Amino acid sequence: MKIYLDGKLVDQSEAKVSVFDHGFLYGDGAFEGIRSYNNLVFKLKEHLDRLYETAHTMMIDIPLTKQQLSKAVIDTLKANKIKDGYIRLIVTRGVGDLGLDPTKCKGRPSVIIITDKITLYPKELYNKGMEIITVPTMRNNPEALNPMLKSLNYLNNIFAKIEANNSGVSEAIMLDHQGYVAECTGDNIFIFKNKMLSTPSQGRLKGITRDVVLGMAKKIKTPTQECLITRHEVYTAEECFLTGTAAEIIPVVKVDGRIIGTGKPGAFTKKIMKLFHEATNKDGVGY
Ligand code: PXG
Repeated sequence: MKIYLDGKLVDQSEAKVSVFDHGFLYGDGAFEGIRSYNNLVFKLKEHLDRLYETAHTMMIDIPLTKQQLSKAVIDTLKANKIKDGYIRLIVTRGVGDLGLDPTKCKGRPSVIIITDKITLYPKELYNKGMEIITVPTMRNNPEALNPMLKSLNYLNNIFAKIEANNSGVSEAIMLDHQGYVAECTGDNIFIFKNKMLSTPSQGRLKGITRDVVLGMAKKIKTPTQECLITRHEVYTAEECFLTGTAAEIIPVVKVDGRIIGTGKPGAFTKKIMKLFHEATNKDGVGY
């Protein structure tokens, strides 16, 4: 497997970063998880826009234009002959010293692109729906570390994932700093009730898959809202599902021991899943 590392495609065994890189020392960097389907990179522009926005707030100057980075992604996929894949884009602040101070990172930020085959949740979960729980670890307060940033600092979500693992479930709802439902450790959450599709308005990442789903719902004339959502509203929804680049769209049928709707993936969820798969197979940047 070839890895893109600061302008070069190198063998996996040679793709190494310095132990003084602030991405490694402090999680001081940004990333994106992107997918390609059928030789098409899905929503590449949207992922690049989000990466540059995260970097902008972190005051990391990505040493490539969006166009150059887009080409580097395509070149890496081609070099590895990946048709359906997962793309991990990483930007770190670069090499500094053993102190937090980012001004000590004198060199340029590192840009790394890893492409790989995809691992999914078991197919059965998509057919039957998954069980999730709410965990005690709340999502970061936006004024501490804004969940809108896709930074390399994922410890908040890793704690929640540990709590999910300890309870024997694959995903977990994290509440925001005010106790409202925010999102899951690596996915956004939606509920559907009385023909209305709702998703949290605050305390969560602005997921690309989330935005695709909101757009698809509008297209099929389903009203949508971004609002504050309580756990009670999740428990009493007719349908619930999660969205994310890795998970795609996955139905949720049980939350904190409460059965959601009929306990089976609902008709609206199935419709959105179908539309999503149609879109991923024909939309995207070709290579
Ligand atoms: N919330 C969080 C906290 C995420 O990290 C999403 C929502 C969904 O966003 P997108 O833009 O993907 O629809 C994410 C995405 C991984 C991995 O390797 C994680 C994500 C995406 C891809 C891979 O764990 N998180």
